[in-house]
Amino acid sequence: MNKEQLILALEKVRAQNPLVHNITNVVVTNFTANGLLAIGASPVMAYAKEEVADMAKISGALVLNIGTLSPEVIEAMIIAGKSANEHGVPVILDPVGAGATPYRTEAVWKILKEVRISVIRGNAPEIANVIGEKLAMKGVDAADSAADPVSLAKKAAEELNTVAVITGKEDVATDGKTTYLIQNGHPILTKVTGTGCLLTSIIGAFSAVEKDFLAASVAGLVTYGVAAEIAFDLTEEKGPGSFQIELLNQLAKVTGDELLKKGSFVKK
Ligand code: ATP
Ligand code: TZP
Ligand code: MG
Ligand code: MG
Repeated sequence: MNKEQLILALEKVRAQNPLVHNITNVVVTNFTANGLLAIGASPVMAYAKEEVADMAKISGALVLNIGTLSPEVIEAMIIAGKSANEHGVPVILDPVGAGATPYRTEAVWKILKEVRISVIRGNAPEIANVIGEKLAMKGVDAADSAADPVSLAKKAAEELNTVAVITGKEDVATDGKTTYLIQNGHPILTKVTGTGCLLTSIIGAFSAVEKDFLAASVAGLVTYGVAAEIAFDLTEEKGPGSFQIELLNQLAKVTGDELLKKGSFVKK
């Protein structure tokens, strides 16, 4: 993975306008749809068990986000996930709040038993709890950080047989063998709800056009982090409300040149 490939991945998202099917939470639905439009993808939210299999199979990626679960939503996720698996559509999982309650953790285990996923993206405690290690969550926010997010991500990638992405001050993306550290982003991202959820859906958009899911994840992480840095520079005087809107602007406007100049990732 180099910067030229990363820029090409962004160009492919913008040129191909992939359909991304999201089964997500009620907090972030509108923000996620607008963020996907901004990056150049085509969002759809569809939840009814009667239609999710049909929607998933015509999509470029399926994003499952457990932020506001119910038994009906879990059932729909499994139906959609199985259909995506049958039709070669990548499934991206955001285990929002895993570890905060047993219900959330067990829901993720149930989904993982039935559905093959291509990428899992969460903060360190969420990913730790998914693989049975206890790190503290405060609702949907990380209350604890992993001592070593790199080894945690590698362990998750190996045990779940997927690309694992752990975000925070630095992001880690790994398939268990090759590992990247991404140093873009800004702490203000933690002051706007749904920035993690939108990032997961954006990784979905990149996974729809780039079948190397580790490369797709790195491209999504760097693009998102650079857009956030520019958005912060433009709204520093104002605060998180203006930053949220400017992040959408910058997801639409960020250029290959800006990714070349500001993108910061290393192979570990
Ligand atoms: P949490 O709810 O714990 O904030 P999340 O699911 O919202 O988790 P984050 O880990 O906050 O997800 O990641 C969302 C984005 O914010 C990522 O692009 C990540 O790189 C960025 N980010 C998070 N914390 C920081 C930080 N301290 N400095 C820079 N970027 C950060
Ligand atoms: N409660 C349930 S889902 C959700 C909240 C506040 C949004 C979490 O978004 P993110 O991206 O993990 O910060
Ligand atoms: Mg957050
Ligand atoms: Mg989250």
